[in-house]
Amino acid sequence: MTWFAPLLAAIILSAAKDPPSRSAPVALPNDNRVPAGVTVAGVRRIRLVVQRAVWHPDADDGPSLVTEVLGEEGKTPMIPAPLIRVLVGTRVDATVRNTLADTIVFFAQCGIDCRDSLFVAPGQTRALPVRTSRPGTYSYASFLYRGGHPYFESAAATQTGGAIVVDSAGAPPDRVFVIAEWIQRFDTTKVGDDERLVMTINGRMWPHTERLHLTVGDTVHWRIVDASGDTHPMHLHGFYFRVDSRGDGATDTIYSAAQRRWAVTEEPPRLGAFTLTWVPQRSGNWIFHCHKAVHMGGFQHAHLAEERVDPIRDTTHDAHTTDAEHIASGMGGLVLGIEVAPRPSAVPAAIAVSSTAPPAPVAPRRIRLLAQRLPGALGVHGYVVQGGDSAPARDSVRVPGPPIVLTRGEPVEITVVNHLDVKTGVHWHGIELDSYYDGVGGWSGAGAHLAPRIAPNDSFVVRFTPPRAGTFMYHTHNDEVRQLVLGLYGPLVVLEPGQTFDASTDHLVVIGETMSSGRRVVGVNGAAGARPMHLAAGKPHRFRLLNVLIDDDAEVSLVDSANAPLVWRAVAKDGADLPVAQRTERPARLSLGPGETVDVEIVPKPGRYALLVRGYSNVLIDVDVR
Ligand SMILES: [Cu+2]
Repeated sequence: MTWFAPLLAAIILSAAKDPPSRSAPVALPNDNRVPAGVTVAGVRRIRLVVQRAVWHPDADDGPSLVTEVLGEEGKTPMIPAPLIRVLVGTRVDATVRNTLADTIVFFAQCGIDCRDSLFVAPGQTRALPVRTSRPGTYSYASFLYRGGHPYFESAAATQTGGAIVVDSAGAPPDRVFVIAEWIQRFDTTKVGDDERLVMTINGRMWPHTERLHLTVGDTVHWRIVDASGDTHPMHLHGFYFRVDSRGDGATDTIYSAAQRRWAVTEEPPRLGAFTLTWVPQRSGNWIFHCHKAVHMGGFQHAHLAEERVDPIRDTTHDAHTTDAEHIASGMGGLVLGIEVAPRPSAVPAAIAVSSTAPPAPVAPRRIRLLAQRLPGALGVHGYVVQGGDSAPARDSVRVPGPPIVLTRGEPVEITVVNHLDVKTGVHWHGIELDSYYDGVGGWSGAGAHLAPRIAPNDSFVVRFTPPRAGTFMYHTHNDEVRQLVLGLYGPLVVLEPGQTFDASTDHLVVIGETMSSGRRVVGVNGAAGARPMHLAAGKPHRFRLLNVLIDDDAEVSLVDSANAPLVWRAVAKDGADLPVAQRTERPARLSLGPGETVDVEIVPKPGRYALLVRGYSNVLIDVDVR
């Protein structure tokens, strides 16, 4: 979760935390609506100062942190750092003054692999170069140096980062959202994972992130900027968004019409950025969040309050909260809430997006999906689909859950039965459906008509008609860290009418958490060990790759005996077919963030190959083609 993990071992440990700064000013959350600086004779002059300040990432009257922040000289400091935003070609005269006792190092418009960082010594003022020759979305970020090393015990000063936006003339209005991460070890004398984690969007953690109020038919442009140094697969519920640009923080690629594509989850590189356009077409409550469950975990509220909480083992808060309380405390960090109001008269969308198919006048297909568990404190949880009239045994559990295979345009009615001892809810990830069935208990729906969490031995009926064929997933959206680790996830495939799922040529590769001897490991289709695949040569095969890990990207590759990647053709992302021009052949190696699905096709030649999945642990699957 931290920058430059390999360097951590080299860090000289300090014996004590920094003393609290009683006289520090209070930093304000920065909603990134107002650019910093003043324009004098055509030059944007920006005077920044680094200092320590008190910060309330949760409620205004909630727990606070003292951290390094940036502000403009003479103004209240803000988190994230002031927005540097000018029209293309504008000359920028920006400086940074360092009032800290430590050197601070800036990666400004430089990306995570920055080789041109800016060191600002204590008491020093230095120019912060800003390139404005090309429109785009960029980042700036910084960390402290002490004793000749990056100094992470101070929470790495990641709040002193922000967005740099270079506008093209006539660009439509947009919003800028900056992701930041605050980490400090509970015990700063020890190296390890014992970290306090607080993650924010524009300086606030859920539920105190900005609440967005939209109306059906609005065209929305967002710039998502990572100032945290980690990767964040940002996922929108209920709708596709169009990815309009993507960059690494140093350079940006603004997509041509042919390069644009649709996604429900997009993960920019570390310190990178992307921009999106979307049009809400159904009213109700939605969320846009990081699909790393850890980054949206409710335990962050406890961490902020300096309480050690283990989000996998601790379940105590679940039983004693109402749905409304759980929505506030059960999620934290990187979640934006979006309330979409109906539009009195429907207007055509300004951009082409698919909409939920109109309800078909046929009886829905009925499915009974049970969430069950094995005994034990960390007993495996899993889904099972009821086959006939009689319920499956209470201890029948599958990880991942069985593939749910639906048909585009065919209505379905899924009764979710909770046989767990805690509340739960199922999110239909990537499906364009009504908010009420979206699976975030206590939030999905609208106004007072909110879907409940599903209580033990209760059930909830979900209705939708999948409007497009593709690869999706279903998973818990309640106490996500614990319930995903214990196995509450599965693949969801929507086929075209008339198609049938042929497991001999259609291969699900579900990358998710699996428990092994009380520890979580990366599993593929529920197993950390090798289970060989047998493929017929000379026929087209589709691999449907899904990542639903709680905190980690996965690299997936299909390699020959010399470890060289084969060539496959990318065909879909997040369930949406790629534009024809993007369905290109490419080396069979890709990175998949949590919440992303990718479909690839290959016509393999006879031989012995391996499907490699590299995450925080690795899985190797022999692929025998004959
Ligand atoms: Cu994240």
